[in-house]
Amino acid sequence: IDTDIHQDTVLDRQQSKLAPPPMYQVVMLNDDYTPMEFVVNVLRRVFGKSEEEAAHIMLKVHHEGRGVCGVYPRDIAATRIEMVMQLAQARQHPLQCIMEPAP
Ligand code: TYC
Repeated sequence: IDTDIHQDTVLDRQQSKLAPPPMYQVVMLNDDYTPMEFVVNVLRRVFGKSEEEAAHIMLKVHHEGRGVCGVYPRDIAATRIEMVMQLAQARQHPLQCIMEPAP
């Protein structure tokens, strides 16, 4: 019985809400064409950033090539990337976002 209780605890830690989900960072990539103001608006609308935070992230991407927009469980990260892609494609901007496992 002790072994069963122990095994339940192991399974709970591995599989239930006791265990935090794997996290993924959404990374925005620079390009030469997407307007800076559009990127700032996307960061505000999709990632809930303030004007100041959004401008800071946009400039980091512009100067360094990439920047983290946020860190989320996999499905939430994927949905936000789809939202970015939809907004960008609607205006014919080549803006790209990727997700990668959070370090
Ligand atoms: N480099 C773009 C410009 O000069 C601005 C830009 C910033 C584009 C961030 C994409 O993820 C990006 N208009």
